[in-house]
Amino acid sequence: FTTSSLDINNSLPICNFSISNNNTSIYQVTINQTLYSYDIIEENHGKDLYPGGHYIPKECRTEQRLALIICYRNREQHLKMFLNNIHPFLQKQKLDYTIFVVNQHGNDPFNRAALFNVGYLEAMKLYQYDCFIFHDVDLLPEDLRNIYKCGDQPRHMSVAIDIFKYAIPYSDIFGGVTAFHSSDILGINGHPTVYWGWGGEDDDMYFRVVKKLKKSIIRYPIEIARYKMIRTHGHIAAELNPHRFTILNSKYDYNLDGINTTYYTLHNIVFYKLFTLINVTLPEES
Ligand code: BGN
Repeated sequence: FTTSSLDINNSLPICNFSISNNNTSIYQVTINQTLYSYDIIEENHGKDLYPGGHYIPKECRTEQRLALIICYRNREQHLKMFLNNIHPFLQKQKLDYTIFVVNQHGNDPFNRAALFNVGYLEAMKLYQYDCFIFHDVDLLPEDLRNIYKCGDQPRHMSVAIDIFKYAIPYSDIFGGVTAFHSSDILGINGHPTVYWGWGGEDDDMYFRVVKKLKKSIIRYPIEIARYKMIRTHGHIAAELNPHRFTILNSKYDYNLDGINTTYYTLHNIVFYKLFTLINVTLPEES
């Protein structure tokens, strides 16, 4: 991995991105019907990337290094659309970032939260990241004032999503995209690993923040934290997890499940131009 601009040149000014005018802050996402090839995305947005989808601003130095963790299985068109949109978005924000795609191999129910733990553990072996943003692959930010940085409270990023008519479905919702300073992740033992299939794992994270970390979550204003959800190209909805209510309400001890119980078989890590792929099998649902 490359040394960050922070280490190379301390005489550069600190990267500072701000837009006050909301006419210029609108980020036009492209959900393209013509299927992208990785070559075209690389040509358009990959010129300044280091291997593994790592970008460092040239003109300034950054105070944080961001690991953007994507949970993933079998949604290549979504991933291409995501990459095509997120790289220019983050580069405009002058961030030092790396995109990690954590792929769940096999046919067990999807375990979104466990994949996020894998992303955290494997990313931290490569570099001591300051900031983690856990991201669904089908959400595309629509406003540049939605800054992908971490503060001293966990942030719910995907506040207003087009499919929910840009309104917040319920006040404690913590799904979609979340941002954590690294120091907060170990404090809550990361994400739960016991949610197989759709739903509940994000609500569990909300409770971890409130009950274990004893912090409240924060959000950017609803007119800023706007996202489009990709709902094209043969999207297959994940199976619902029938146990999600039971687990969520069981008031189990967060020390007994999370980062410290995240088991996986690591098949390979591939440093592509546009992202770092972490390919794993999770143990079978228990
Ligand atoms: C909620 C889901 C979340 C999901 C949001 C938005 C559950 C647990 C029920 C106790 N929570 O209902 O996981 O992100 O909807 O779709 O299913």
